[in-house]
Amino acid sequence: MAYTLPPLPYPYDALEPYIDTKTMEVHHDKHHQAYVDNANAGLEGTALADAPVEEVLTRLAELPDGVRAKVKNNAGGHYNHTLFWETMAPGGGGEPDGALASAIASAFGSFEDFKGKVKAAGIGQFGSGWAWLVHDGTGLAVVSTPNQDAPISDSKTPLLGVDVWEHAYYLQYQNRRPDYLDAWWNTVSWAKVAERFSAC
Ligand code: MN3
Repeated sequence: MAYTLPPLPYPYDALEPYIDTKTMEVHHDKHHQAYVDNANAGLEGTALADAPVEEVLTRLAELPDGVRAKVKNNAGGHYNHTLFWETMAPGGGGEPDGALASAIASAFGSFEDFKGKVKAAGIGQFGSGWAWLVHDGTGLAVVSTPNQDAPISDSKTPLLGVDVWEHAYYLQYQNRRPDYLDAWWNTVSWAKVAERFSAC
């Protein structure tokens, strides 16, 4: 069953002033749609054509050589962006609480230290990619991935991910990726991140 583009879970202007409306329109309607279309094209006729995207991304090795990279990039793009939209919400920001807050403090020292690690991962990702908070099976970690590589392909559960491709910020922030990363915290739905954490 072919994938379809999930609707953005809030209006395009809902994350203003941190992410501008035009960026959200192009990012969701054009970029994410292209990942969906290209993932479908790559998977067509393969044994994983009917598999959920999470399953595809953990079974990439089973795909024919000729389509594996295309599926990795585009199914990864579909999965990562779906997670990204859901990680953000209007009225987001602030700090996590409860078990998630404790786990972050325990793993990184403090919430501020944690944010610094994510920012460093985002800035340090040369070219296009993502910075993540993941659960790696034993605890929390901050990692980055290039391109549309998804943490689940590496047996890590993503709890939070920030897109550092230029298409995610260039219209509003131009080359100032660090400023985008600072502003992005104001969009984070900690309730959603906590929900993913408690499912681990
Ligand atoms: Mn993107």
